[in-house]
Amino acid sequence: MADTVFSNFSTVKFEGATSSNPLAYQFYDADKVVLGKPLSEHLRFSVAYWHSFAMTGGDPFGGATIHRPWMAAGDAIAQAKVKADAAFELCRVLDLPFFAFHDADIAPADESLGQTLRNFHTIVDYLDEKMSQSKTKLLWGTANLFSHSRFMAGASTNPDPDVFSWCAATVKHCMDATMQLGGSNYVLWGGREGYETLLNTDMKQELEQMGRFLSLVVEYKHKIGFKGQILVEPKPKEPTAHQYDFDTATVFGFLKRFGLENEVRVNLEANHATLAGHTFEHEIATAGALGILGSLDINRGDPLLGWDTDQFPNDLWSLTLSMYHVIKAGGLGLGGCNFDAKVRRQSFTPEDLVHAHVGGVDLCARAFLSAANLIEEGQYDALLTDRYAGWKTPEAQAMLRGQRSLEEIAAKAELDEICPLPQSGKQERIENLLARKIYTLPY
Ligand code: XUL
Ligand code: CO
Repeated sequence: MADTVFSNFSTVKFEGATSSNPLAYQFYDADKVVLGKPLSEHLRFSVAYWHSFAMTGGDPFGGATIHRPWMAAGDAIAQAKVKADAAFELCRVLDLPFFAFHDADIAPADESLGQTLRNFHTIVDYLDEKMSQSKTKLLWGTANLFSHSRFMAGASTNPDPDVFSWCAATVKHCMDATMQLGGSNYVLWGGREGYETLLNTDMKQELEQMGRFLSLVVEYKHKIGFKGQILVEPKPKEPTAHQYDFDTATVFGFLKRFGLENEVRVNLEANHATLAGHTFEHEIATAGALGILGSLDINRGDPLLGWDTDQFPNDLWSLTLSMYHVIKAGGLGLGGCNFDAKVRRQSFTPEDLVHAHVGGVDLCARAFLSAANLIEEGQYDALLTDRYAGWKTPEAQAMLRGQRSLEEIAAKAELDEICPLPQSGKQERIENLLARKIYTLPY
């Protein structure tokens, strides 16, 4: 294989918490067995093609600052191949098992649907070949149904049925490619599925279109025998002012309405959670409670900027609680931790990309180890169990299971002359317990 910008980097190794090597893992010991399996199988890290290989550092006020060699390597197909070589090299350097992509990240688009699809399959075949020569696997595939101007009024929710059909064709081919490459999941983030102004929007019509589209995707998954998960990625706003997939709870209601709650799960992103006025752990706990946790997009926002800055994570507190709720939900299964995160526009060197991922991987690993330790040690769970212990009594269980009517509950409450006493929520005690666990090294 030709040299890439990452060829000179040796593979990042685990060196332990005392290592001062900036390009070593302090906490991500991939083979370390925790809660019955290796850390690598719990976390299933993935490199995002779009942020690491397609993003050029532009922001609303300035253009490209990041110029990778593959952006000027011959014609568009040649460029896509050099980019793929670099992508597989970065996965080799980081020693991470997965990658994720949109159709538009890997192959050049064309104004014609047919040529766009031909380009796409050419590069999918190239990725297939590369995957057969490396350890790198596909966490998920997806379609970019938001960048091109044809999607400006929506993708599946567009007033023009031809745009719906364009999206159907694109998603069909992206699902075929995801299956061809052995992907674990297929993701749908509805970047343009929402509206900017209600003045020109028939919301009832648009929601019906979106429900039909997702039903078609699920039907097709079964038709081709794709064994991966179908995931919807919630986000409350940006690019549209009102995104239909606002948050986990909204997505669940939508799935119920179209009878898809046992077919589709969520891909949760930290920066999307905070844009929705939630924490990442809130979204994960909600998905866990509803039985629809699928996968994670790891990143963070900047509260001082307030938009989807997609930075690499640095909040150990939130990430540890997030991992706690992942474990409580039964783990990520076919999902994983995908770095939907980008380096800042001044960080234009290939080395910056390596540092960014090393930090993100280590923070997630550390958070997971602390969360696992918290669970194994049991004090925190004991406090929670104790708080709800009253519900374990036969009478309370009968109430919860629907074996008591409102009148029966009322009659018994009056007869017993119940008088519930205030109980401490123990918030500070719990915060101290967690602080000790989170900010002490997880050996
Ligand atoms: C956008 C976002 C997307 C999805 C995939 O905010 O998160 O990159 O993850 O389309
Ligand atoms: Co995302």
